[in-house]
Amino acid sequence: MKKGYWLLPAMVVAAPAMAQVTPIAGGVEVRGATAAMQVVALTPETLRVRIARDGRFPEDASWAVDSETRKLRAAVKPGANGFSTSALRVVVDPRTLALTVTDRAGKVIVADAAQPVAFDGKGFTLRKAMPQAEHYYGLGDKTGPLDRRGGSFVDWNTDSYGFGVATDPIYKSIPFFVATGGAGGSYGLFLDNSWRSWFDFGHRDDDVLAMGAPDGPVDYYVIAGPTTAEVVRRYGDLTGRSPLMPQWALGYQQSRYSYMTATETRAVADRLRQERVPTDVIWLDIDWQDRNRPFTVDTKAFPDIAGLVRDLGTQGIKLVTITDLHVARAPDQGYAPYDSGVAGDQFVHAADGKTYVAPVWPGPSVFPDFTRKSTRDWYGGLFRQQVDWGIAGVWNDMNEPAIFETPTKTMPLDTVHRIDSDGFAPRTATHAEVHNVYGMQNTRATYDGLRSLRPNERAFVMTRASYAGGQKYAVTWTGDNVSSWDHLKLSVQQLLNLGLSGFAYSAADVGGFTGGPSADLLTKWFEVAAFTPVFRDHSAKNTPRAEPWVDGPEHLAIRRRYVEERYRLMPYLYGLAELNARSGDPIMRPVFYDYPAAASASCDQSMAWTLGGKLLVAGNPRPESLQSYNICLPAGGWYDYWSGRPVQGQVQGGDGPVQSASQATGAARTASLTLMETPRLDRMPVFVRAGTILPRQPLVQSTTETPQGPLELHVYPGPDCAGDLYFDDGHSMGFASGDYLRQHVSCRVSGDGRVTIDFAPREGRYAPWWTAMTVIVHDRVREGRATLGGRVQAARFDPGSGTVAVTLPDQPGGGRLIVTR
Ligand code: NBV
Repeated sequence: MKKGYWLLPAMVVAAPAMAQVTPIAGGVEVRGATAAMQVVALTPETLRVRIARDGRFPEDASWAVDSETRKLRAAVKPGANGFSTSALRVVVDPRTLALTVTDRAGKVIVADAAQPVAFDGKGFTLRKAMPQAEHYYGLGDKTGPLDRRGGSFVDWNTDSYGFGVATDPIYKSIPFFVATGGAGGSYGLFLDNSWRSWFDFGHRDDDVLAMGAPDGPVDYYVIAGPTTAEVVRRYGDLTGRSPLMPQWALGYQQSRYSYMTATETRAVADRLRQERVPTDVIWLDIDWQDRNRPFTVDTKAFPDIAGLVRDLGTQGIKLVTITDLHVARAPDQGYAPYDSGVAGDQFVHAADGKTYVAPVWPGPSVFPDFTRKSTRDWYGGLFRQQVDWGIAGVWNDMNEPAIFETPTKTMPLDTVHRIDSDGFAPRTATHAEVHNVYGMQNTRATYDGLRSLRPNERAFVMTRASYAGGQKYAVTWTGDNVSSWDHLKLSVQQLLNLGLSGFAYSAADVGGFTGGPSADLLTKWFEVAAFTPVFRDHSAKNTPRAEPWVDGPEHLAIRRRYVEERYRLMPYLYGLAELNARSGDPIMRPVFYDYPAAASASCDQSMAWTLGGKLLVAGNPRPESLQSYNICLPAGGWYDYWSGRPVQGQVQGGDGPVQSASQATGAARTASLTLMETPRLDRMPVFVRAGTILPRQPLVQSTTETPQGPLELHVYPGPDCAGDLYFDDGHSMGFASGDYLRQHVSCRVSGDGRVTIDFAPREGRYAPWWTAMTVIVHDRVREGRATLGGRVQAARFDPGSGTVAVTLPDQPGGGRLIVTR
């Protein structure tokens, strides 16, 4: 057994003498002379493991998993030293506390390594075996490669201005990872500990996955798959899913630190409209406030916020404003957030019992005690005026929390918070315990405030810091990134890992926050961001401007084209958002999420991802390089999104190039394809899965504009051909009481090339904007004959794209369209 250098020899290994494994509800307990361990199954696939170093379990409370979920118990059958569920077998070695989880066939899902549990004072280390074939993802937006294998990471929310591609820790702490490639399939592990936890994926010992924390509960969840998708969905069941965001959150968003005046903001809006760059939101950064004081307005620069909101509204543009968590310490100045906060004793205390005061943007500031429900309720109410002005959403920045003029960049660890919610016994806690959940509780206060101030509207909050489960309250972005090609690539990996960590809505500052992008970099960044969940162009003060037009008409034309494409795809994107709210499936996914075999593809897929599994974006792994690169497309057939034509390429393991995805048979259709891509500045390769029905809409300048013309349904013939339509009003909570529309559409291809498209009857009562649909069938060679319920329809063949288009009346009650070849 290898020994560590410093702490390990001193550690006490938990090996309870004469321990026994006894059944308890939903699992087992192991109790020895000192330590005790409980393993219970919340569901057949999700286990909770708690270990008590001195035999006494800490309070059963959590910031991430609600009490109802923690109370769940699956049916279990006791077995030797463990138990089984309908999906798993669990065995605990009573001597070492080593835990082994296998599937019912005995394949190991996760097993402990030697010295599985060790204590060092209040700290602990857990060690799991790390099979050679396994790869690790998640942990939120940490830097480094997509795969965490070989890396080590610390969870400590940190303001990281201009972070590097390997800086750790940065803003968020999401102590959850997904392991893939092991014998028993994918599993997830969530260490529910808010302290400064850490993960080592074979960095210290290449066959040991170690994790721990300096204090706090040993409380973790093992989530079995076997697929990655099942793990991620179950993590959503455990910690909650993002609510359905307003549709405008998926539109193009223009930001800058800062648009300094209402006049400048209006000019930006006018220019966006004049240049016809579709846009939904403009963001106001801290300079909209009076002396950087949250919940105030600089009335010289922004004399009439309500008027600004109204005028931008007529242009279809919304306003999102920043509100940092700190409150200016401004006594006797009529500054209500401070006065009411003091009156209610809402601020965090220093170790000496006085209100903790420290410098941030407004100068000396005080900090709401967000771990108390009463403080969150008070804080949420402060947004009333912004809501009355019609501000669409709130941006919570600096909530690590960031503090100036201190090397730690945050509060002293002995700062005193009061905890009063989420099943915790009311008590005080040090900042060391609360730090990593502080930002999350800030967003919770904001989100709940907006929801109760505008109960029939969805609430949009964006945050920089968060913890596991924070996806319930806010979307996120990756903070102060850099204008570099490496950061463009890093952003894709950050957003993918965020998606696997529950944060389906995520953004990286397009163009980079610090430095200023070259024209080519900004253009490429637009092309990438157009296919990511949240698309926001943002840049720092004193950096070159980064609005889409800044590099002249040629660059603008490319950038505009990608923004436009995103708006055309809005029905698909919005459907993915709604799916995420129900299932937890990320919007943006690594290719292996839907196509597990892709994990072993020969191409560098570090810049490849899918939007909802059906659109595959194959970015250049060296994004600034003009050298050609290979694209691997998983088996099953693909179309080129831009030309609309089936992809032909080199078949891996097949017997020759595929002629047409829908015609290809046998080995050819089931084989994967490799394509050679020669990079071009104006091109982002995108592919559509054969067997997709992709909804698109006519171009609009914002999501508030009603598209003119029919809804488009692109049919890409292939196996399991289907698609779903989901619509609602895009902003209210009406969908929750039936005001939505859902329709399943499927298609079948017969041997003679005939395509049969079936519209299932519609669900929900929402009346859509369209009265007609244009069905565009791809991979066609002639007009053929189109019939709807037996009646002949006009069909238009376009030889350029190889498509046949048929416009039909809307099909709310269902219907069948047949297009012959
Ligand atoms: O509020 C100003 C900035 C903001 O633009 C940025 O996006 C945040 O990450 N903020 C940080 C404060 C300090 C920036 C140097």
